[in-house]
Amino acid sequence: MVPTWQLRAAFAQRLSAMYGTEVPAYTTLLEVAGQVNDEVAARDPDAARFGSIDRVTAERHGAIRVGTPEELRQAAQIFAALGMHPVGFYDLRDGEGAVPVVSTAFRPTDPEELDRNPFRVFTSLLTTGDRRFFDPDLESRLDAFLARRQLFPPELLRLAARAEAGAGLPADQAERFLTQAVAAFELSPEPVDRAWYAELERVSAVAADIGGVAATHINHLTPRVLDIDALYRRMGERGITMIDRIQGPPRWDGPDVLLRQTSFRALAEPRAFRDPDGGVTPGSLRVRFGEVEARGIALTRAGRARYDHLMAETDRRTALRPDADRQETARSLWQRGFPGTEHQLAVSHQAFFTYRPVAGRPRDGRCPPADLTRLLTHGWLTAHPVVYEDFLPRSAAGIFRSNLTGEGTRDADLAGTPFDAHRLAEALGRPVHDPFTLYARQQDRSLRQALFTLQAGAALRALDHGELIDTEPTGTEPTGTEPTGTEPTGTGATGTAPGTTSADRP
Ligand code: OOG
Ligand code: NI
Repeated sequence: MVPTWQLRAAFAQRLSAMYGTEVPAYTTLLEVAGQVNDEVAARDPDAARFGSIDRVTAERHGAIRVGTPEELRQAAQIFAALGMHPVGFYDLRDGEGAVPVVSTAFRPTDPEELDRNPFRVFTSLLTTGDRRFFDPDLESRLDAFLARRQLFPPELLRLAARAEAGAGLPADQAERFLTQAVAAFELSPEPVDRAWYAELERVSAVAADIGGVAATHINHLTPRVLDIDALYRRMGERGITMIDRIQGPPRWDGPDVLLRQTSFRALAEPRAFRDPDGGVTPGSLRVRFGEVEARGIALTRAGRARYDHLMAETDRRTALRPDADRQETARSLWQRGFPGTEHQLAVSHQAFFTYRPVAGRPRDGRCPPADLTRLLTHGWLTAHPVVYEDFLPRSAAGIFRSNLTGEGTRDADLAGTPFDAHRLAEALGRPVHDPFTLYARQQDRSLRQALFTLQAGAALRALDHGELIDTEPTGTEPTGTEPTGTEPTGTGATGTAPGTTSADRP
């Protein structure tokens, strides 16, 4: 029997091997990322603070884009077989560089599973009903095209359902499942209808990438690196031009938080095209790219609001002084406006930590205090950062944008289709987890266990009353439909993942 986590690890590894043969620059990226990680591991005794070097070395995220709720449900079934569940809701349809998709990320949700293999896939659904992008005629032709295609073979879906139900597959079935799952995300050799693709491309290159072809494909696969600034420089030295900046928080003296990412455009790849007269002629498309990421501490809603505020302020000042260095502007704002140490982040409840009791601390007849600051400063507890496992909508929009050909067209005077975590959950037929709730639960569990070990009665009571730590309610249900398809639970607000603060809109 091959258990779920081994299926996930094998899938990530095979997908990586496949992508390396298809996109050679990805192999260069892996090489450089590996060198940088080895160097950081050798010079920095704290290198494993955000995950073991084994985890970081194996760590990847990919991205796919699908056209219909049914395709999304099928993708969800395949990811469920790998122990990956939808987390977060990202709406990328607004603001500068808007694209006609809403997204979620499939990933493991248990800390132990993340440690075994943290593979995640950012998955976007085309919103064909959004009038800002598609008129009724184009919508109906697009929907008809999408209804005719089959992204995933029935056997793959059957094996996936079996793997989910049985928490794994017998070895021979695992092999069939993995082979077919990887094949489903390869670039298809099918000729592309030239006129149809071009028509969609005028609206949005993302719409063409999704609805202009008969298959889906993994459009990038992202390794994790421990020093993204070093990697950025070194890729330049290897002759690969990265986008103009690293997205996310600036490099600064304080703690690494959330996610920093940067990317490069892949080369145009040869593709066969079907011309209006029925003949097949060669051409090329540029649909795939490379990306790399560095991860830091997960922020609470309060910390995230602070982050969003600083990003908005960086934008505002950069717009006022276009020739000032954006990184410098950001850095100085952060220096003044963001907690400068992990300890400050913890005691101001702006980031998530797991807590451990300090073994053998003399009690001197005293009971541990019911106050987080004193529990930490008086040496009862230690705090360990929780790594951010999700994405940033603004960076995602930037990644989409930097890899698109043309701006497309969008009529901002028309109303968009309302879409939220709820509707996404209904489309999926599975609940969408709220990332803040997942992090809060992990933190709460560790703190409760630590205080129990310390026999810290007063602190435990304070924790129960919500007085020790002020973050998120941990009991809320994920947004969405029960697997049986009954009434949605919760409200839209519980599922609004990192995706919905206005300051973070693209
Ligand atoms: C997804 C872009 C988002 C990220 O890392 O933010 C993403 C896509 O291009 O389909 O992968
Ligand atoms: Ni990405």
